[in-house]
Amino acid sequence: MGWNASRKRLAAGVHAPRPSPHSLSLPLSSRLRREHPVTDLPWYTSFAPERGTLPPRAWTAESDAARLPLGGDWAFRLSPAADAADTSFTEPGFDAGAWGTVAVPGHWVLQGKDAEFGRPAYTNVAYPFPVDPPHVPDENPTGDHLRRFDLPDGWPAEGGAVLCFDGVESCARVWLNGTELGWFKGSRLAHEFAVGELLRERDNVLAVRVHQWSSGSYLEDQDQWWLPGIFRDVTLLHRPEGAPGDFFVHASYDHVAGSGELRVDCDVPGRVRVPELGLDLATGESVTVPVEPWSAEVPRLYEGELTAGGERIGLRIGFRSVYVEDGVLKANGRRILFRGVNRHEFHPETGRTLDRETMRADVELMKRHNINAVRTSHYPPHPAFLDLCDSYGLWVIDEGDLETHGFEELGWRGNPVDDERWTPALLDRAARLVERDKNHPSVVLWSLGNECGTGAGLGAMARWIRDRDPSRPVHYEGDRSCPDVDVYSRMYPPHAEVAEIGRREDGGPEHRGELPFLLCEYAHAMGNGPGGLSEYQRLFETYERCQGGFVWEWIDHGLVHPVHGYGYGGDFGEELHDGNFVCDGLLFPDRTPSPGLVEYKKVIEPVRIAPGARPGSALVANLHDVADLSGLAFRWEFLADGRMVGEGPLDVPPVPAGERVEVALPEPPPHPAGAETVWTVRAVLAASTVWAPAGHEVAWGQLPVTPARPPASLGAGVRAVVEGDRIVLGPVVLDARTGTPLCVGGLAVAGFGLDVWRAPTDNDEGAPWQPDTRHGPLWRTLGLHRMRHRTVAVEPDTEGLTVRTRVAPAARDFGLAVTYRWTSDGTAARLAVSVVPEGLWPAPLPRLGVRLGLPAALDRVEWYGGGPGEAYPDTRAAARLGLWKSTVAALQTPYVRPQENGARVDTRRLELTGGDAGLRIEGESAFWFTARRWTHAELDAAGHRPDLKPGDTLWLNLDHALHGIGSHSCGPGVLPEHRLEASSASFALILTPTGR
Ligand code: IPT
Repeated sequence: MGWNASRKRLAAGVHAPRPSPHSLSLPLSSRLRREHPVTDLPWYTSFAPERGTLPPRAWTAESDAARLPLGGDWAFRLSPAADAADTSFTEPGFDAGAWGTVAVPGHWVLQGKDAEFGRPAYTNVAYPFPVDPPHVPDENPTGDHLRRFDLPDGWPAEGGAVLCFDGVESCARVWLNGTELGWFKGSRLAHEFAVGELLRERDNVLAVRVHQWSSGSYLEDQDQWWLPGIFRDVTLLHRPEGAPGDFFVHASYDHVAGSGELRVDCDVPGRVRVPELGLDLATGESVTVPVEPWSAEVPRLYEGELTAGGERIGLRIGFRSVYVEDGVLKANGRRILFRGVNRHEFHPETGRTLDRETMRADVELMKRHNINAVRTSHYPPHPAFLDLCDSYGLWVIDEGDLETHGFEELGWRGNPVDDERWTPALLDRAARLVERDKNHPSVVLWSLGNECGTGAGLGAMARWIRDRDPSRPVHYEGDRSCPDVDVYSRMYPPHAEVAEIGRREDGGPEHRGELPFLLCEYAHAMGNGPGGLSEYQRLFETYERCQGGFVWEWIDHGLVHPVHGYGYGGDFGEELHDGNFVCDGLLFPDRTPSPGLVEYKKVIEPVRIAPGARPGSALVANLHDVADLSGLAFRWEFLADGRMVGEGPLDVPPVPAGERVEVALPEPPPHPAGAETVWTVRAVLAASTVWAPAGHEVAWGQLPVTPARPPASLGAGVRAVVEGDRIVLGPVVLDARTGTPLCVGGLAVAGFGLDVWRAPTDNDEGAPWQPDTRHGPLWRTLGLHRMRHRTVAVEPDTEGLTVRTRVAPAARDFGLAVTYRWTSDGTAARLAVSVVPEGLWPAPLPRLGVRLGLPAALDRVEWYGGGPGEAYPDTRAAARLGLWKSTVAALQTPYVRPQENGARVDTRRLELTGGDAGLRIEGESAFWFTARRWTHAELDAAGHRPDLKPGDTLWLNLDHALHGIGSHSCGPGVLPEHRLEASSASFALILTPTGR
């Protein structure tokens, strides 16, 4: 049945029931369309999902039917309650002159002056209203929207039209020219009404009433901002007489035969043409032809068209088959490995309203960072995003708009997915997901939703989906017994458990043991981190069953805030909120990559470059699922003490996916004797692609040749000379009483001492539900942020100075015995530090090193070591050895909630300069450094970026060791090998003033 029948029924005042949209009608789909029981609940809190809408159908941007986008400024009135204003505004003659305006698409809470339209609110799990389903409070902000429009010139006189809403939070009731069309819930789902009979050439009046809260809100408890409004496009679409209601492109790939099978089903008969394949066939007819398959790596699309019922619809066909075979998820005969991210739709100014360029930016950034998969957490995205995934190449887990997480806090009592009154709404959500998105080759799994616990409603959804689209496996994470799914999915399991699952030794129901495994969420990218990515990736590469995962999450949801820069939960006056848990992405809110994304790119690189077995050779492993290496060009560079002394192309054969080759490197170019030398081998795009220019670096590896020399030992020792209350030792002047340095060369030194503290990261702070293992709170309880220093002895001698101290927190009997040994050749000073723990240390140390305050004029930084970005013990894969330059300001990583950041790894030599002052620091073994214009305490106290004001002191930490980062803000903590346990340690640094 096409649109016309629906339109006629509407004109006749018939809303429902209606037959299925598909001529390929399915038994279960008719259940969806049954009459919803009439109750005395207001429409927006009834259990029914919609009234008067057209059956869901495939979305397409490529139809030749006329369309009129209805975005722009709409007249807007906000009321505090659902029934505070009457519905007279829906009448054609209504004068909205006194109303405000909002941009559609948009969220009203992000518009208007001085919060005149209310404010955004963030909760993670908790519902921001009493759990009293399906009711909502009287306080129910209600936005009345009005838009007048004329039909454009040339709008066809024949045929009808539909009005399409791509997304309205949380529900909408719609009138055109005074006639009610119906209403719907399901915020991130498309809804259409037939309107042909009601349209006029001029001065149509479209009226939409939106309530912030509805029964649908109980199904939309995703961890994100609550943002009401018509936030996706509204479009009037012309529908030619007899135009199709729906079409379904079936395009599978047989990897053995190398052929694709194509069949396009349509509810009205038509023709399908694919010129490139010489195909011209009837709808419903199957054909098998040799084709190239579609994959995320090689997203081969064939342009085609469907002509049916007077409409021409562009098709972009990708042939691929996705299935589980022998417990492994495969596409086109090959195991696939998800290098994925969870993507919420987010923009710091417009919330979940995203323009095409922002969607494209997301996809390009993903491709440039080696990401090959997206889970559309936790709802179907704007449909245009999936077009981009089709053409750029990303595997997509398309997720239903469903989460009932807030019921968990009630022991899941009353959970809608386990209450049959809600089942029609659940099935409506399943159908609107699948029907809209079924023709996208990028969509490889359907996900029922997120965090809904367990219940029969989920089973009903899975059955409906399988029935309608048997070609894609079904995903859902929340039920460990896996009754409804084709893949075993988990979030945030520790590495050891992933390994156990990989070995299929995890027990559990038998059926689960046969399923492939993926991590729909892992590596919580909140603040600094996530740590431990490399170790997860090794597991994915070791165990066939472990098919990768999706980092939580793509972007920080920090909303632009007049005072705080980017605001998070609580910054908009919410009485109930979850703070900065909403800022846990690999991108900062403005889409600048965080160090976490740079790390992830390195960890998941599809080519691994390592030292070969033969000296002078490199091992190049092709970790792609599909592509050989012909798309990449390889280059070598040779570094001597960090300086590039030669470079050139490297011949690497087009190794097939999954294979490796050993390649001989050239003779090392001439370089200074005794220098530390390494090869850097880089794999770059050989030619430009849609997502990056030629030369874009995809992967790299460094192959050490000659190890680092320790810094030249200082010449004959000078004597420490006591002059009153000072001790002079070469360039260093120290306090004779405490033994702390006061200046080095001409540079004043303040606040010198052993330092174990860092402003806890979000991952240090840990998640509230893992109270026993949260290091941040434990460190504070132990007092590590207020260590006391006691001078035990200051002992000058003929060759230097020994200072013995004890460093410990108040109220505790454990501590650190610290000895500083200073020596000098008259020009430079050597500081050797040895640390011996005393007593029983109940926690790992945040850091272990020395801190000194220097003049802030030293604002330029150059170092030979790991760079260019931040690194910590378990986030250091992306740091490469080199000579790096930066400024103190640029060393800071601007986490939305300030916290420890900016460490640089493996430093051999560091030079700070500014004005005519300078200081060089060399390590006898590699060290870490951080440099910033505020103290740890100031960093710790800051809630937002603007709270940090640069002071007059440059605080420099030179660390022997750091504690890892982990992922404990939602997942596992720091792996044992990356914990910094209190144990004996010693290290030495050479300080040379370099100023003029
Ligand atoms: C998990 C949620 O699925 C996701 O939406 C987000 O909240 C994430 O955590 C944390 O940021 S649920 C969690 C309780 C494991």
